[in-house]
Amino acid sequence: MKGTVHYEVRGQSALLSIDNPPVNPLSSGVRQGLFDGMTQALADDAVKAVVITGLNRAFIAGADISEFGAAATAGASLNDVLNLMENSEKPVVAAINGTAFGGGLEVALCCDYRVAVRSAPVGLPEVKLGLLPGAGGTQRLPRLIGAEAAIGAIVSGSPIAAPDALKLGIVDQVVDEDVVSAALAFSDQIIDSGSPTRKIRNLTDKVIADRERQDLFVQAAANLDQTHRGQFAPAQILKCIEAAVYSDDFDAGMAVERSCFGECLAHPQREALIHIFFAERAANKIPGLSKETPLIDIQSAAVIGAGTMGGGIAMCFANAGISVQIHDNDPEGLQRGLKVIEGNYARTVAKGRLSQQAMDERMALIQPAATLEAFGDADVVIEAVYENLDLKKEIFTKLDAIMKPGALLATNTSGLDVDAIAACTSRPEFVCGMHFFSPANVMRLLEVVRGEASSPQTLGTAMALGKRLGKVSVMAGNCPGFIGNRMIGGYSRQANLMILEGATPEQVDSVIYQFGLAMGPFAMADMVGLDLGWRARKMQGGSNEITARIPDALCELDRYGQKNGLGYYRYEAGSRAPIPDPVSLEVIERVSGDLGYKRKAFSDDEILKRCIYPLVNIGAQLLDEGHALRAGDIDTVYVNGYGFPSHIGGPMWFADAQGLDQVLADIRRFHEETGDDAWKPAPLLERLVAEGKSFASLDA
Ligand code: 3H9
Repeated sequence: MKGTVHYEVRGQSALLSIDNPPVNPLSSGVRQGLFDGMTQALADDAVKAVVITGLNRAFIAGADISEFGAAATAGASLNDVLNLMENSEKPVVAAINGTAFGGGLEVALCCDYRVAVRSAPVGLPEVKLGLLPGAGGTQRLPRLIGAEAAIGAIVSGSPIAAPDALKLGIVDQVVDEDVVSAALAFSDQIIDSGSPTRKIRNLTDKVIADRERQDLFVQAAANLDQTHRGQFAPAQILKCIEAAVYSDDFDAGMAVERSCFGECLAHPQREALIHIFFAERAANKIPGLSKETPLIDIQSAAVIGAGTMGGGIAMCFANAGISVQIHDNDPEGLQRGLKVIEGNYARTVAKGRLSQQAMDERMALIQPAATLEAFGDADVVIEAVYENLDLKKEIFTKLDAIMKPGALLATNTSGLDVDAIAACTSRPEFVCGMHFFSPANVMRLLEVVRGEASSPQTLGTAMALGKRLGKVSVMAGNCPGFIGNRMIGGYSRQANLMILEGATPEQVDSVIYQFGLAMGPFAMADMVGLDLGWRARKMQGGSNEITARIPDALCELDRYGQKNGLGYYRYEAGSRAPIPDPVSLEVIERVSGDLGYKRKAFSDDEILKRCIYPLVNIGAQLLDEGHALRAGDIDTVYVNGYGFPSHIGGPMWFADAQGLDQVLADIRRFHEETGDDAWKPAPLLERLVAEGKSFASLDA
C-alpha cells in the first residue's frame, strides 16, 4: 500500500501525520492509515480530540490521480474515512501545513475546524482533471461559504491563498508558522471550553438564503460557454451545487454528487486531462540528466531586446523575484519597452490581481542597461531580438567576449539554428535555446532547445529555470521550428491550401473553433497582421509558395488584418469580431482561379482532418528523429503554447483516440489525392499501425 499515517498522542489530542512524499496524495496506504488512526483515537478514552496534518511539503494534494481508471485498491475507501471523521463526537482539527487540494480539502472540510499556515494554498482543482470534487466538496463548500463563492472556487479550480480562505470562511485560523502546535492549542481550547463539534453537513443558513438567488445558476451556466467551452465536468459541478442548495437532505445531495462524479470519471475528457497532467510532469524528466547534475546558480539575469518578447521575458524573471537587466540597441525602444512593462503591471494592479507594493518590487528588479557590457556578471542572458540569424550570430559573438565564464547563454529564437548561433562562441556547451511564447509573461510554455554541444549542466539549468519562472518546460531538438512551430507550419499550410481549393476562411475557422481552439487560422492571421509575412517575403525578393498568394493579394489591396479593419475578414471600428467579407472572397476566388484550381466543396470533417493530421504526421517525424522525446511532450507543447484544447489531450492523444489505423488511412488518401510530399506518412506512424500500437504506448 502506498503512503502511511503516523500516530502519536500529544497532550489531550491524537496527532495523525500523513506521510506519502512528496505531496501526500490519498493513496491506499494513507486512506487505511487515516481510518486506523481515527479508529484508534476514538477508542482511546484518554484522547479527547484529533489533529490531522501532513508531513512533507503538502497537507494532502488530493486523491491519488494515478489510481483513476486503474483497478480498485484494497483497504479503506475515502468515504469510510470521511464517515468516521464526520460521525466523530471528538472534535477533529485539520492542521493545514501546505497545499490542501481536491480530496485534501475535502478531508479538511470533514474536520470540525481548520487551522492553516499562511503559505498554504487550498482549493478544489478537480475540474482541471475533468472531474468534480467527489468526496463531498460540492455539498460542504456551499454550506460553509455560500453557493456563489463555492461556484467560483469549484468551477475555476483556482488555488485560494490561506488568508483569502480565512476571509471566505473556509479556514478558521491562519498562523505564520508551526501550524501543528497552533492546531493542538486550538483543539485544547475546544476541549476546555466544552464547545461542541461543528459538522458542516448540519450548516443550512447559507444554502437556504441562496434559494432566493434565482439567477445564480442560470448566470453561472451561461458563463461556462466563455470559460469552459466544450468541457463536460463544469456543468456537472453546477448540477451538484444546485442539489446542495435546493435539497434539504444532505445525503440526497451527496447521491447527486456521486452520480455526477461517476459520469465525469467515465468521460474521455477525464482521461485526456489526466494524460496532460502527467505529460507536463514527465516532460521535466530528461534522459541523461540526473538530479545530481550540477546546475548553474541563477541569481541574476539579462535580456537583450525590449520588444514584446524581451519585455515579457524580463517580467517573467521579475515575477520570480530574480533581478534582471534589459538592453535594446535603440534607446527609445528601451524606454518604450519599460513603459509597456509598467503598463502591463499597472493593469494587473487595477484588476486587483497584484498589490501596488508587489508591482513596485517587481519594477525595481528590472534595470535598464545602456550597453551590453553591463551584462558581464549576469548568470544567464537571453537574447530576444527579431528573427535574423546574422544578427543573432553577431550578438553571441559579443556575448562570448562580455559574459563571465560559466554563464548560461540562451537564444529565444523560435526556429533558427541554435548550433549556428552557438558556433559563434568559444563555449558552445553553455549555449541552448529558450523559446518563450508570446506574451511571455502569460504563456506557460517554454521550449528548451538542445544544441549539439549544449552540456547537461546547461540543459538542466534551463529546465530548472523554466520551472522557477512558472513555465511548463519541454526539451526540443535543434531542427527548423523546433517542435511547435515546425508542426504549426503544416497546419497553416493545409488551411491556406484549402481556401485555394474551395473552402472559405470562415468555414475553416468555424471548424477549428468548434473543435475547441480559441480561433481558427485565418482569424489568427488577421490578429497577428498579414503585412508582417508579406513585408518579410518582399524583402527576400518574393515567395514561390502558392500558399502566400492569397495573403499577398490581400495586402496588395491594403488589407492587413485587424490593425486596419480589413483582412480575410472585415472588422467594425473598435471591434475584434471577424465579419465575413465578400470582397476578400472575391480575391480568394480570383487567385484560386488564376492558379487553375477548380473550387470544390469541403465537409467539416475533411477540413478538421486536413488541419489536425499534419500535426500528427509531423509529430511522428519529430519523435522518430529524436527531436521530441515523447508523444506526451508534443501534446504538452500544443496544449500550453498553441491553445489546443486540453480536454482533447493534445494532437497525439487525439490521434490515438481516432485510431491510428484510421488516421494513417486518411493521410495516405491525402497523399494519393494531392501527390503532396508533405502527406507522406511518417515511418513511425506506419510502424505503430503495423504493430497495433499507439503513441501513448511509446511513453508508457
Ligand atoms: C481528487 O482529489 C478527487 C476527489 O475530489 C474525490 C475522490 C473520490 N496524485 O506537480 P509536482 C505527483 S482529484 C498522485 O511536480 P509541485 C506528481 O505527479 C485530485 N500524484 O509538484 C509528481 O510526481 P513525479 C485533485 C500526484 O510542488 C509529484 O507528485 N488534486 C498528485 O510543483 C510532484 O508534483 C489535484 O488536482 C496526486 N494528486 O506541485 C492536485 N499530485 O515527481 C494535483 C502531485 O513522479 N497536483 N502528484 O513527477 C498539483 O496541483 C501539484 O502537484 C501540487 C504540487 C500543487 C500538489
